Amino acid sequence: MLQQTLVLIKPDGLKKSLTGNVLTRLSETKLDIVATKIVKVSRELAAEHYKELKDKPFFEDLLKYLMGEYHKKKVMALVYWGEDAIEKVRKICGATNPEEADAVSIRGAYGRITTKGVYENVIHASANMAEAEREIKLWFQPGEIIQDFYPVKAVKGTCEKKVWA
Ligand code: IDP
Ligand code: MG
Repeated sequence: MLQQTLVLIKPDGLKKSLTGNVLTRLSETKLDIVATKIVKVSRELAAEHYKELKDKPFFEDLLKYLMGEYHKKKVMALVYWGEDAIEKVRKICGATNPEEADAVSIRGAYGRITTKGVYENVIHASANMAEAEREIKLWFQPGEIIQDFYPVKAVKGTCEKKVWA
């Protein structure tokens, strides 16, 4: 089944210069990259992204981790698209807990658990189609993706925006 999935290279991945390694591993899937950008993550974006985990004891640390407070204040966001994209990407990422992840998966090879108990696992990938839709719409605007997965509507632009001077 053709699917799209959101991938985030988290701040530990960027701080440790793992971007190239992670993208090389993901290229094994032969999926297409249809959107990408570097994002400085606000608290609001981090909290919305991880809203299902808001009652977990590690939630506050997780927000700080995604905002880059322990590493660099940036995340690389990508949308991958292709046959069974969700499962293929999740498999290469490995288990959530980097100590339990397969040693040759991205999280197994590059992740760690900090002494504070944060799972610094380098990468995020959507777990299912509903999550992918919610997350892609949260991180990207329609014009930033070169494929039309979801319906769009035109609105008259009245708000101010920055253009090149
Ligand atoms: P996933 O990233 O494999 O989908 P989720 O359960 O959705 O796993 O958790 C989101 C993120 O929260 C994980 O990637 C990890 O960074 C962090 N996390 C999950 N469970 C724990 C935990 O038990 N302790 C510390 N951090 C955790
Ligand atoms: Mg998850």
